[in-house]
Amino acid sequence: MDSKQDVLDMLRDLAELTMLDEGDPQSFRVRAYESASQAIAAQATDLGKLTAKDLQKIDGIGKSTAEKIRELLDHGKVEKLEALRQKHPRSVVALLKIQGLGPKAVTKLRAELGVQSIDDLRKALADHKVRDLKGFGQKSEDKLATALAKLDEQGSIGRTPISVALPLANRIVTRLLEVPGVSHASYCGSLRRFAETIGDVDVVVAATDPEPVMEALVAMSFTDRVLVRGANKTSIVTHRGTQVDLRVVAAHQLGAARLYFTGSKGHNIKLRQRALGRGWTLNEYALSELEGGKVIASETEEQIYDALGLAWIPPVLREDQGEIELAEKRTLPRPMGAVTGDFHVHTDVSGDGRSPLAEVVAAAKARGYRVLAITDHAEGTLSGVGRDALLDQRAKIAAMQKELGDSLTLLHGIELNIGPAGELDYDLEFRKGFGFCLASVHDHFELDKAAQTRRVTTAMEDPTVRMIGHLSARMIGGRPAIDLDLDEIFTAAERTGTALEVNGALPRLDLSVEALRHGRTRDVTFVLTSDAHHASELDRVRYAALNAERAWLDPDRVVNAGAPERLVAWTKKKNPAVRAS
Ligand code: DGT
Ligand code: CA
Ligand code: CA
Ligand code: ZN
Repeated sequence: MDSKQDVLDMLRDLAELTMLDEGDPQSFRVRAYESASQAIAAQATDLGKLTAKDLQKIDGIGKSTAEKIRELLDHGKVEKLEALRQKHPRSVVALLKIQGLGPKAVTKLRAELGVQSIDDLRKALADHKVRDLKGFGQKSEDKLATALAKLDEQGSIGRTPISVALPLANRIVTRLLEVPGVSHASYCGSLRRFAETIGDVDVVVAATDPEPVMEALVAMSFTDRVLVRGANKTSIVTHRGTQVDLRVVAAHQLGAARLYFTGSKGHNIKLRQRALGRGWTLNEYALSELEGGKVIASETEEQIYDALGLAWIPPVLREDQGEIELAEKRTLPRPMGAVTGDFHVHTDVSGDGRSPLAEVVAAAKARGYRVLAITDHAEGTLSGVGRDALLDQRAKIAAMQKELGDSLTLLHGIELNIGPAGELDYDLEFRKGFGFCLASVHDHFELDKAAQTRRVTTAMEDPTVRMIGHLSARMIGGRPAIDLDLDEIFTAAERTGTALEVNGALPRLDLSVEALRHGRTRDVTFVLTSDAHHASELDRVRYAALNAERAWLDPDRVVNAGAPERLVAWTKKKNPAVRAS
């Protein structure tokens, strides 16, 4: 039982619902839940064994929160949370996702206009009812309409961000694998294809008996209600409103089932046409002969692709964009391969970092990295670090390097903040002291396209900036991307030799697949990064690699994928602008 994750889920829901209930994101209670959540996340011990008293001894956990954690661990649910859920349904919580809509405003819209969902809000805006509300006015009405239009444009309304869906799916798979008689469990659908938002989570299990598998899903703590209960199919909805579809199949059908439920629909249709051309049929049970029904392949995906004369196609490529033709010619885009270094990593020196330097370096070494840039926040952001602390860190890194030898090169880097006019932190001389500078946007999201583009290209012109971090500054399903002229950005990146980050933090995935597709033929260097704020998060480069693969990015354009020699050479190279100065 994954009790730690259950506790973290509970604390997050409590914080969110309490904020809505009290109409105040800064309320004492909300902050108490958030600090408890951080404390629990950092705990390595099994929570199940701790009493309420033990829990209270953990820094950041108060008496009332400790009791709620115990209540959850002992009874599987918490009364206070159930009451809050009754009072504030998911459709209301979803309103908080909209830019510029805080808990106070949501309460007001609910009380005065009966707005209980995004659809209700859409209607109220269309009927121009919002402008007459006290504290709103014409301006807020327009702003809300724009924010809503942006969410529509992203197609993220009613969908679950991958940052929520992936941990959920991993928990389900882990749990179902424990059920007796289960030989395989995995998630399929858009999540396996690594889409940034997920309509529903599709899970496929091979088992001798479907009943206990479906029962295990229904019994999980996040299950809110059951939508469908069939002989080998069950659908549930979680408390956060994410639907999960579970199918249980026989082991010999597993390949056909995984292929079918992974999709995409367009990819499946092309495969089926190909099968028909050979006098065969392909469905979720098997690839078989049209006449007589003799099974040709069904057990593994590889066997089915092979029978169809195709190389196995990685799920990230199954989007009906010509991948089947390439699989036939055996010329599919190459995978990223091993990641050899990381260039966006925080330590506990940053206000929002959680692991000490030594732990981060040990984790990078364990991953076999050749280069690691430590890049805490510059003073221009809330979590930023002053000069003295940075110089102190530089000395520590130099000492560590001596111990490490040359297997792993440490760079003392910094994540600069790009100001509204492209200005950067500290001064040029101080910035030149760093071994690696990346620069990213963390504020002023509302500037227009020309201004946003200019601020980023101005930062690129700076002789110390080697890479732009999370270019669009979006949060998937939350904050929209800033407006940018991508052509101009790529042109400036080519001219200045500034690399672009492929950020693997799941809430970001920035550059997006869309932007990467846009730029994949340009003469630009890309860098996979984890943007880790904890040593364990170095693993997120894996997501950056998947995103790059989904965009068909050529690994030769990615400096830290594949041969380490290229990475080491790039690390030593300065920006062309620096060479000129
Ligand atoms: P989502 O959930 O909207 O993010 O996207 P998917 O791709 O996960 O779609 P979903 O959950 O409706 O279905 C899962 C997979 O099942 C889908 O990728 C392909 C397959 N599938 C579902 N319905 C059909 C269908 O009508 N025809 C075909 N060929 N495949 C289907
Ligand atoms: Ca799905
Ligand atoms: Ca589905
Ligand atoms: Zn960062």
